[in-house]
Amino acid sequence: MKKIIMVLFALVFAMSIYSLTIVEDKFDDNTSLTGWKRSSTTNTASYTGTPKVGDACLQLKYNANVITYVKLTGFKNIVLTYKMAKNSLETGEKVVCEYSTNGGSTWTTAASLLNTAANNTFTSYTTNIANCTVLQLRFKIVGSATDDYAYIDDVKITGDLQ
Ligand SMILES: [Ca+2]
Ligand SMILES: [Ca+2]
Repeated sequence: MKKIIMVLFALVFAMSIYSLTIVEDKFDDNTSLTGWKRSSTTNTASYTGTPKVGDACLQLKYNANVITYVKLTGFKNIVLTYKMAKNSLETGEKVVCEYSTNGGSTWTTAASLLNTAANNTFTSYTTNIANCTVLQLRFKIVGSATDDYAYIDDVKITGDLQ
């Protein structure tokens, strides 16, 4: 019995060191949005209303975006997870997560949340990212008015050591 418990502990330890959290932002303790390059200070904000997960989320308005850069040298099996919600979007308007692994030369759409989705309701997404040296990650709203809203929360990148 003791041996089995030892083996179980070893397994749990091995699994826990395999997938590492490289970066995570729940926006709860980041009210100044440190680490995010903002297209506009008036149309990007820490938001404590509805919806949010935990204490706060990131709110984007109108046509704003935020970008972060993450160094991924030495990692493989890179997985990006995040949540997106919207409010007051009309036909053709959307919330988009996109990324670049080549310094911004080309961008890949990871996910789009369309106007037809329910308002103020988070959808969870998972995106596999190819091995790269630096990941540029961008969240944007394609809206047409300052009362068009996107909400982002629980952004996390995990990976294994190469
Ligand atoms: Ca949060
Ligand atoms: Ca609207």
